[in-house]
Amino acid sequence: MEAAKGTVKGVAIIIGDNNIRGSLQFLQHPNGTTHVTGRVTGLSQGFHGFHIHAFGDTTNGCNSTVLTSSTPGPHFNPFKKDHGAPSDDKRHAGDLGNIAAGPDGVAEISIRDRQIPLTGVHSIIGRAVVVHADPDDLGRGGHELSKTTGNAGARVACGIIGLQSSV
Ligand SMILES: *[C@@H]1O[C@H](CO)[C@@H](O)[C@H](O)[C@H]1NC(C)=O
Ligand SMILES: *[C@@H]1O[C@H](CO)[C@@H](O)[C@H](O)[C@H]1NC(C)=O
Ligand SMILES: [Cu+2]
Ligand SMILES: [Zn+2]
Repeated sequence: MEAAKGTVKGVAIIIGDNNIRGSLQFLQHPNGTTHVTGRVTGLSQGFHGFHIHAFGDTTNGCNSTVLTSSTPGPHFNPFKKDHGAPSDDKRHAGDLGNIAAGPDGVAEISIRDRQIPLTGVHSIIGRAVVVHADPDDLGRGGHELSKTTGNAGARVACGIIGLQSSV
């Protein structure tokens, strides 16, 4: 089946600590909305920060998706804003909030967002999807890291977003 005209597809395979594994599909509709679907397994029960980081570099594992291991961030942030919730006007483009894992450690993901295109100058292709150890406080936690990373803790799993054939 041929993809509808104007749709673009991406894929990311998530690999992380303690056998965390996942597979994500990205579908950009012609209207500019990208739909992220998939599942991540092997997580601790609860909420985990879920972001697009600027760098698709896993030279030293998921820590390389940030500038240095001592500098938190950066989330993909082409508009130079503070960290926030996906529904906020003030947010990094890469701020996708949290994913929720059940008692079985599985998080089912279905996120629609208009700031993560697969084409154009602000494309997320070649960047990293990162799953964090802790919940993202969505910029509201009052912690010194709330406005940069949501204080979501360690980067426990990640994957690079690649273009996928549409046939
Ligand atoms: C974009 O198109 C998709 C698929 O048809 C639809 O689910 C979504 O609601 C649309 N979004 C907007 C903002 O129009
Ligand atoms: C990544 O950074 C964390 C500290 O945030 C550290 O505990 C961990 O060992 C680092 N992992 C690697 C593979 O360097
Ligand atoms: Cu992150
Ligand atoms: Zn952010």
